[in-house]
Amino acid sequence: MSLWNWLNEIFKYLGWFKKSGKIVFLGLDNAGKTTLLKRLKDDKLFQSSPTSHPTSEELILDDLYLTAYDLGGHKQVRKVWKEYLPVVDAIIFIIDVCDSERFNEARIELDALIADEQLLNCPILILGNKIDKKNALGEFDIRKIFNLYGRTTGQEKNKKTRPIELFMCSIKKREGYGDGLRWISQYF
Ligand SMILES: Nc1nc2c(ncn2[C@@H]2O[C@H](COP(=O)(O)OP(=O)(O)OP(=O)(O)O)[C@@H](O)[C@H]2O)c(=O)[nH]1
Ligand SMILES: [Mg+2]
Repeated sequence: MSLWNWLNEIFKYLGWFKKSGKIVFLGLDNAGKTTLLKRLKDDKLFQSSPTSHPTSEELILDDLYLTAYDLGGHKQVRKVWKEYLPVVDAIIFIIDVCDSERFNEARIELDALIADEQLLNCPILILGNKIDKKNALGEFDIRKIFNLYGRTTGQEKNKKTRPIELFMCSIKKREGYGDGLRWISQYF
């Protein structure tokens, strides 16, 4: 364990962080999960290879201390997702908004998470990633394709229903995901 991790353990013990929890990054392969994790950890744009084994990082977002799990999105490794679901406090589901050929596949995975009984109270932040690219679909279309109209809870805090919301972003250009993370951190 690095010195920084030791310090954070001490801060955590002293109650420095008001909140802590576990979060998992899900989504199809190539969506941008590892890129986001590395960006949040080191503020670097990291050229990652596809994730074949789950990894985790400790992240600090304001007063929230997070253990973040990055699971691979390839079909063969998606089966490990369900092992993590019972232990997580929140989910970030990343969609590549340029990959229209795979929207259907992504929607099936997202729908399965939304319908999962273990996750009925688990907040889901959906990130529509790669808006910097020319062929990116807009928020309106993404909400329509992913059946989100009437299913999301609004970008304001809403305690009455299970929180699900979409934020469009470019992890590469550091746009949009900060609002999404602030939104989900209210629910820890
Ligand atoms: N243009 C653009 N490219 C991005 C963005 N975010 C990620 N990428 C690229 O998308 C590719 C896939 O990113 P990864 O983070 O490895 O994807 P992943 O979701 O971890 O994929 P798996 O590990 O296979 O499940 C990489 O080439 C990234 O550089 C973005 O906001 N804009
Ligand atoms: Mg990855």
